Amino acid sequence: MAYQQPALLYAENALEPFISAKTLGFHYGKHHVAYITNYNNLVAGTPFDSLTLEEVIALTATDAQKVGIFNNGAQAWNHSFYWNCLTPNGGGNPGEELEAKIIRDFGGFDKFKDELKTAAATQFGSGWAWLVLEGETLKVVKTANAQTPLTSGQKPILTIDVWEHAYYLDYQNRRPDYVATVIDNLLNWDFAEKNFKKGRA
Ligand code: MN3
Repeated sequence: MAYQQPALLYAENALEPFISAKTLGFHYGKHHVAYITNYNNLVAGTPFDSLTLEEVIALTATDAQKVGIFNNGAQAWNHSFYWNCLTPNGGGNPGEELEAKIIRDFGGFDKFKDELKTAAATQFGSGWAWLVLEGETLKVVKTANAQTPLTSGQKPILTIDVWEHAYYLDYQNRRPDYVATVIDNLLNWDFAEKNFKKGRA
């Protein structure tokens, strides 16, 4: 089944001034679309065509012959997840239950934010910084290129795209400024809370 790009839940200019309509137009409208188009072309007419995107990601993650399918499929998934991690008037604090768990697992909400910033800043080259649930524990992890915590048995709660295309038009080389701005102004804690509750179920 061809994977269809989910609709953005906000207008392309809704994240301004923090992420410009120009960045979102290229990122959602060109980069993400290209991953999905490549993925659909690669799986068309193969046995993967009848599987869900998540199933194909799991099956191709360790298969060197299928690296093109994995890279494009995982990037399709990661981006669809990332759009939901952002929201106009986001940032602030999580809901009570998730915030209590963050404080328990990281030693404080500010400590969690620092860990996420550090992971995002120190991911060498392209990749992603994540809040994940691993077993019963919340963790911050980073992944390179198209890699996704889905293949490590971790449940994604939130992510920040740190590929240059996510911020270069707005922040140039200042990745830490982009990350701090997203954390403070755009993170969608309602979405995170849903992922947390689903992950614990
Ligand atoms: Mn991207």
